[in-house]
Amino acid sequence: MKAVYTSRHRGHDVTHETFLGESIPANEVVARAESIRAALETDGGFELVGPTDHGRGPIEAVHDPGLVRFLEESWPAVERERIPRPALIADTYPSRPMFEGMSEAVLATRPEPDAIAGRAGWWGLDTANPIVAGTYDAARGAVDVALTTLDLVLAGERVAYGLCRPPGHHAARSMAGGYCFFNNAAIAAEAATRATGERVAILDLDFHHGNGTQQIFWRRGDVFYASLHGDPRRIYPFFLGHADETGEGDGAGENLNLPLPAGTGDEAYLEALQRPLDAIADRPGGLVVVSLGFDTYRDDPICDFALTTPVYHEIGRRVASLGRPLVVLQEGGYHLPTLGANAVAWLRGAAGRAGLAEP
Ligand code: SP5
Ligand code: ZN
Repeated sequence: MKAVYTSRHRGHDVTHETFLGESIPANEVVARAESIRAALETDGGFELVGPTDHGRGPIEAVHDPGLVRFLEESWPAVERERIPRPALIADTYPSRPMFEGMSEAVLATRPEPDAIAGRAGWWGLDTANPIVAGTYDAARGAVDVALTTLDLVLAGERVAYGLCRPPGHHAARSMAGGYCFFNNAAIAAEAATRATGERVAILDLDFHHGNGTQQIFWRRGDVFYASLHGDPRRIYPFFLGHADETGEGDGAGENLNLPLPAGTGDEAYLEALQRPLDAIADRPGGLVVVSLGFDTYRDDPICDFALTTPVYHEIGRRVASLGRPLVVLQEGGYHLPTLGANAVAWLRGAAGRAGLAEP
């Protein structure tokens, strides 16, 4: 199987994030992608290839150009404004009730602030999303990885894997957040609809709800989004991911959320997975973009499911048994010691190769 990787992700070298107001060691770190890359190389069944440059066009097909501009300008602005911090993390966000009672017309003319601290809040969701000197280039690299993975599948590969870092599924049209800057999966899905003229499905298997992907395709009838995730009543991103969010307009019925309880294990997960698989099989059309997270693993430090390594092989096998071309893109997963083994297990399953005995 071809696997797309770039060392550009290393520029997003964050050491800390904010958790409930305190600085803690970052979870979304360089070592994540490097441990997956090492495991793919050791396995021997993967051909690592670099991405090709796809420019800003496909990004601005799903994201507000203002978000791209903010991310591009943010670190130079931090330096110019002499912000005395190793990373840019906002502390003030445009919370909905601040604008209560104002008309859409007035709202639409509220200006983006000039100060970079204000801009970070304007374009951000949360304080766990530090921006450093290399963040913009790394995020651009992750998009190129996703689009190159799509290119491979469009050229005839049955399945290809993009080792995207930073991840993407929390990033909405006009918002970064949740360790995500550009929505790699959404950008690939949009490019796929344009390249093929066919419907596309996105299957989000990260532990968290992909609020950004849902938002981007909320009114779209040609992109089906399905997600299994920790129930937002207890889990980040807290405000979206409920089962009654099913899409609107042309997108009515094209969004499927399956919030799951704490402690969800292998059997319950496989059972829940059947619904989105059936929903995808029922819909005409072509390729499937998989937002793949391993934060569903039992020892993940920030999540509460209980999946084991062997079940990732079975999940990969079942997703591949849809018989659709698969563009598999990395999202989250924070238990470094098992990330590589879990990725190899999933991808071997998707490739129709045997699983490995548990280490
Ligand atoms: C792509 C992805 O998986 N993003 C996840 C973003 C999660 N952001 C909230 C993190 C909350 C961390 N809680 C730390 C608990 C430590 N016990
Ligand atoms: Zn996640």
